[in-house]
Amino acid sequence: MRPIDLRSDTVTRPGAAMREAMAKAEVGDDVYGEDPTVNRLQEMAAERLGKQAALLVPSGTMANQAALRAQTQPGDAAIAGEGAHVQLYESAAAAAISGVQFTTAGRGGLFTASDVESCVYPSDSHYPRTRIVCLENTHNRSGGRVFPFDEVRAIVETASARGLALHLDGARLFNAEAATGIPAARWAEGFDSVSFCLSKGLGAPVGSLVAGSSELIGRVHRARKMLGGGMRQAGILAAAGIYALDHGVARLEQDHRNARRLADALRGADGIELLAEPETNMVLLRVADAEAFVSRAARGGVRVGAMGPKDVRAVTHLDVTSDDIDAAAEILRTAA
Ligand code: TLP
Repeated sequence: MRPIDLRSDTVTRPGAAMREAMAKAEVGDDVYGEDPTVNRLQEMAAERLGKQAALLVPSGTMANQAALRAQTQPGDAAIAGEGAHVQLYESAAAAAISGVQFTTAGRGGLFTASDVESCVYPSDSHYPRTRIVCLENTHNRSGGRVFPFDEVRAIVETASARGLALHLDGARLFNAEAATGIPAARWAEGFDSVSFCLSKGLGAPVGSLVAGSSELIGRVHRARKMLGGGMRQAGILAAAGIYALDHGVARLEQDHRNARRLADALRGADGIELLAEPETNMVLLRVADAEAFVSRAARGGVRVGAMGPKDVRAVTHLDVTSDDIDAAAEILRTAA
């Protein structure tokens, strides 16, 4: 039997229609700015995020790091929530590439405007210069939680009043859109830079975009070059991205339904604690021994990921059906 892979929404494989769009893509050399399909995707992305311009980069990590590099100087401090991908899961790139250190706002990933206030260092030469606030929506490490919209507005207001730049790691911003009905462009308002990934719930094989003002995207472009992210006939990838934006966004609600279905089936199971009600496409579980649970589940045909000694993450996506979810729940119950 084919394993049911719930480790991440990054594991999806492009289907026949997406591959056909890729095969037919008109291409050019994007380092010369001459790939018409990349240019079209970038325009679409800028429009969906309500920004002047957008840039295709190979990964969500590069999107975050190029945005950070373009908006900071070595020695600056960046404010981010606990467990933010940009801080925790990018191999210390902010330190290595931009010379930036983080100040952690709040607990558990989400934070408030008053947390931001209390993270801003005094302007005294002893301290780092606080330069940017990074917000992640949806928040991965806390189980795909959606930032409360009003709190995002308050954070944007506070940060702007303090003269701080704002970066939105919107790797799964369209999940926030699907969960709330609030369009991505509204979520993105007031942020200088916004990233989102094509290669997660939207189902494309590769690619993320960074959007912002034309001036800022010019600087992100330079950072992308520095990081080796200039790609040539990238229209083949951009065609998958266009397909993903056209067809993937409306489908995300299905993933959210499947996450709730999985949570419902696991609620009350012996040896499994549901850490929170799923808000989007992730289910976080607490078990006695995460590694042992993950191995037993894998032997039973379900792949999930350990997120700590006792915590396990299951992510729903394009390649799992509601029948898969029912089968997975049975296997996870037995694995506990
Ligand atoms: N997240 C991956 C892992 O790296 C943990 C996953 O499986 O969830 N921002 C956020 C919020 C992310 O969740 C990720 C990937 C990224 C950025 C980086 O994207 P990629 O993997 O394209 O570099």
